[in-house]
Amino acid sequence: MQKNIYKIVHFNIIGDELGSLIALENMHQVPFEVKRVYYIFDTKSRVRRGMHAHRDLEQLCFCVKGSCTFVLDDGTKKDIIKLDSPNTGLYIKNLIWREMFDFSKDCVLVVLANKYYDPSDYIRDYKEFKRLADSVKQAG
Ligand code: T46
Repeated sequence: MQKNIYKIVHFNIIGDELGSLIALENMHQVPFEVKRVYYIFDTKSRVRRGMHAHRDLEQLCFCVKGSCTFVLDDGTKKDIIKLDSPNTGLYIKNLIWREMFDFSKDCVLVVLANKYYDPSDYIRDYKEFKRLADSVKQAG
């Protein structure tokens, strides 16, 4: 897997006798300026989501409740990451094919993004993704 195209981020839990709290700020715990927030929940069992890459998008994903698993593929190698704690985030950059599966019934997957929703940013054809990923690797 190419370096720096994704990373696991651990958020600090601010706890007191009342319970736990996690705070995420632009350019601190979130390594970009947030333009969009969406969340995925009530995912049916055995559903596989994602199956695309982005041309130019940074995202930070975390499960505020429950769990799900990501497969990240840079065109050469695949890594599997399980998100199962509200203090574990997955930061994903461009040109990485992602699939999400194994959603727990109670899973609430929150995603912060540095761009507004743009369907033209999606690469939904694996062969096209592979061509682009290979050309970027060759360029350097
Ligand atoms: C990603 C993974 C982790 C919108 O209208 N606005 C939005 O901001 C988003 C994200 C989606 N949509 C619409 C487009 C589709 O009609 O919601 C529907 C489901 O979206 P999609 O099939 O792209 O969802 P996933 O779970 O396959 O992928 C999503 C994000 O789209 C994607 O960027 O990285 O979660």
